[in-house]
Amino acid sequence: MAPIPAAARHLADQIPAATEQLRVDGACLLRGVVAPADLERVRAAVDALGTTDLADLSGLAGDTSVGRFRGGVDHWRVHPEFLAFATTGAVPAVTAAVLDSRRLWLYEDSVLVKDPGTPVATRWHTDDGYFHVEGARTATVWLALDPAPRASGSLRFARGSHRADTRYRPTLFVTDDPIPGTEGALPPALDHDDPDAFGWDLAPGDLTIHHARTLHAAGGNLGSTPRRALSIRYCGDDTVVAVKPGAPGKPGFDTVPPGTSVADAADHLGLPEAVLS
Ligand SMILES: O=C(O)CCC(=O)C(=O)O
Repeated sequence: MAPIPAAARHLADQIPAATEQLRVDGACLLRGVVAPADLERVRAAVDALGTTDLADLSGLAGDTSVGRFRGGVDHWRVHPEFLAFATTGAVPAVTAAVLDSRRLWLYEDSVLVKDPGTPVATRWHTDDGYFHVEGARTATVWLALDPAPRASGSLRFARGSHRADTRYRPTLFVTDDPIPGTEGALPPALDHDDPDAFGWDLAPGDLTIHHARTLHAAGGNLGSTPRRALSIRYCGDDTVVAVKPGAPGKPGFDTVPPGTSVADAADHLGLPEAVLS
């Protein structure tokens, strides 16, 4: 077992059960990971993002409601506060512990805001289809910045789906249309009430971790407050480069032989390593 970094020791009693649930079910919950003052800094950074940072995903879904779903990716490349948050402190520390990974690299981050009243759902998908990497220790952290009960659009996961052999095509995220030129099966449109669909009501500072091959989705935000989330995608000790044809590109990945370990390629790819202390 990798040692628990000091920044995650206050979460030590939650780590064994979370590790086991991630292994068996494909997703797990950790409560109270981010302290209120740090959370406030992240919310301020999210609120400072402009229209060049966040795309109108509601528009992509053809929705005209007043409440919008907006999202962006790779904020860390432009805004140093996102880089610092994803690579230091409790979030990477607890993620490394749960993944049992001695090292961790930031693959990308993504701000996802659902205004109150947006009916736009995040469709069932796996992150694996979008990622130009793979490996059992490749995972996504979804941090709630606001109260995120299921009715406000916290994530739903398909139990055990990460253990199936099926590889899914990436879609447009808010529709089931696949990204042209990509490979794999179409993700199923599962019922959020299916007995094998699960998830949690999150408080600000709670987070979920899911395996890159776990099918997941989220409803619209039927609540009266925003649902701001920061999703951080990490590579661990066993992650290797695996470019997915047709998926949105990442700088440098097509210059690295498939199967190269991220540990060896991270400097070339410019992927920052988390400080696990
Ligand atoms: O926040 C959402 O609605 C979807 C997030 C998601 O699918 C992810 O971060 O992997």
